[in-house]
Amino acid sequence: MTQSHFDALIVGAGFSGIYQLHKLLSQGFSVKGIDAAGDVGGTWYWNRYPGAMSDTESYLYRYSWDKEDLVKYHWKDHYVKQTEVLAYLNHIVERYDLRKHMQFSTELEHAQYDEVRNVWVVECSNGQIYTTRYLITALGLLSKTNYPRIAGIETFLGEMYHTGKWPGTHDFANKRVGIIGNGSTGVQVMTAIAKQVKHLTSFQRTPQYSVPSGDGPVSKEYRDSINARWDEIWGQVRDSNVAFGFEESKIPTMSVSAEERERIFEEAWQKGNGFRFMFWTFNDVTTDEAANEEACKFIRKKIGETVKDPEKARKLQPDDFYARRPLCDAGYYEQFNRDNVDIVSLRETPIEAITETGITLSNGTKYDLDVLIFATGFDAVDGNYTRLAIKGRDGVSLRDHWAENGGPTTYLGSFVPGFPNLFMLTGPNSPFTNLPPTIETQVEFISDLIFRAEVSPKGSTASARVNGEATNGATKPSPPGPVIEALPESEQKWTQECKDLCENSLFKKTSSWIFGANIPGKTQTVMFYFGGLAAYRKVLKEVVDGGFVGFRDF
Ligand code: FAD
Ligand code: NA7
Repeated sequence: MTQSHFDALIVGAGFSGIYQLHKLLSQGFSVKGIDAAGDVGGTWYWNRYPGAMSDTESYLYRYSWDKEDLVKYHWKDHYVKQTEVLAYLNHIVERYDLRKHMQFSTELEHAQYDEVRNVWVVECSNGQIYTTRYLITALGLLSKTNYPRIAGIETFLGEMYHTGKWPGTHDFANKRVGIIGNGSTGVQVMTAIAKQVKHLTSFQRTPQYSVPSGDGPVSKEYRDSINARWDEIWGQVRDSNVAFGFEESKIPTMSVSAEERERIFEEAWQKGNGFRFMFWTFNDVTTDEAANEEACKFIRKKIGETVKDPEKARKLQPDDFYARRPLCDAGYYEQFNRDNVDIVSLRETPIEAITETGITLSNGTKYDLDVLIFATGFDAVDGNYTRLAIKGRDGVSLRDHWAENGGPTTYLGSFVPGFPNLFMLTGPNSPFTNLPPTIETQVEFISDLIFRAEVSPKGSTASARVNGEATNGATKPSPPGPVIEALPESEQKWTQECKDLCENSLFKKTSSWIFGANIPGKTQTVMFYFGGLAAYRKVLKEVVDGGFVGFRDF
């Protein structure tokens, strides 16, 4: 009979779920990993659209904990492409023999905490029922796809794609392609397909600021220099704010002359990377309106210089703050110099309807299309939770708990009072960073917490368990076992801290998925911890050193 009870059930097999599975298995727990997808990879399983790649530099978009693998597993370009990230995650799964602990095409639909038995009862789409003491959700913060509500969307007879659920293959040669969405994803798709298609039309609602990525092959010397410095590199990353491998600037924009400002922006432009342009140049680009405008002016000038057709250039020029997730590209604006690439400003002429043959605008203009691509993003952060029935104490659902709180709330991005032994990886109000280092931080914290609760008496050093049995003489606690639960005041305090931290942020004044503004009807609220990774790690250390403060005693 297939085993259906585990110490821990991990839902999601992307960066987060894979490491969490490995970590708990290596501590001796019985663990199962499930995913709705057909295989491992998470984001990189689903987002197979042309041009899909990281905007974190390759050497930092990976796990830090396997030193041998860091040196041996090569990366060829400055950015990792979707197939490469997927291959890397598969490689880790094989290297640690994790696949036998995973089950795919298995979607968690319903989870209920049973207070008497102190277990979570999890029901899946394929009828499978699991019980588990610890339910660890690694559902992804950018994984519930968002389709726009546009009249007639279901009538289109051509090929339709969403970037976040891209099938294995496509052939756009000689086809008229329309794309809605010009965020990170839309920019990548357009840059990749412009030269392959007969005609490409970008239906753009809000113009974006994008800077060059600086992609290209890495030299052996570059790789060797990185390979010689891994400890230093990860140390710097963990000690930084956004964890992108550079020191964040400490200089205000207006503290230098106009010439010096131009020089610094130009240097960042030449080096490439969106986060570097936003956070390495000056320390107030995202907090001071005048500083922000300087960055905006620089990028607008570059767009004007790059795009030859003044009308296309005008439509591509953003006029709001430079305060969304910063984009970078491999020649996005250049594509608009091609005769087969056009842009429609939806702010000037909104879409009236999608029809059987294409798109009709409010002024009656019709665009006949063979292919329609939705690069319209995700119901981010909490979207993958609120769509599910996850019920804690007294049958209260997570959705209702968050609705009552006016948005998704947690303690430390992972814990919610009333939902004992439920731990979220990259849950609401987790750090806004390059994600693998934050994921590792959370996985390690959660694993320590579980280990402390299960094996190691308060204050003692955790030691290994093998096959579910303690090796240090401690016996497995008899049911109902440990109950790890955040205190309501911890959740309130953390939520308030996250709100306070972005009080002066221009991100908050700019409409994007980061605050939930991209989904009609969604409560707009703070969904990230903007204090940075170093500060977050310091908080976690204080929590541990204080004997896991903020949790009910267990
Ligand atoms: P995911 O990779 O999203 O995995 C979540 C998994 O959970 C999915 O496989 C999903 O099928 C599964 N799942 C969800 N709900 C259920 C359920 N109910 N039952 C079962 N399974 C479920 N981040 C960066 O830091 N740098 C980048 O350069 C970067 N580039 C990105 C590019 C794109 C196109 C996208 C979409 C995201 C990018 N991100 C980037 C963010 C990226 O999501 C994270 O870096 C990382 O991959 C997240 O890993 P994860 O395991 O937490 O979540
Ligand atoms: P984003 O950044 O949310 O971008 C979505 C794009 O889709 C954006 O240009 C939106 O315009 C556009 N959009 C969404 N709905 C509509 C409707 N109804 N009509 C027209 N245009 C629409 O998603 P991405 O996938 O690009 O990136 C998400 C993250 O994944 C990214 O930050 C990386 O971290 C990886 P808008 O700007 O809202 O006017």
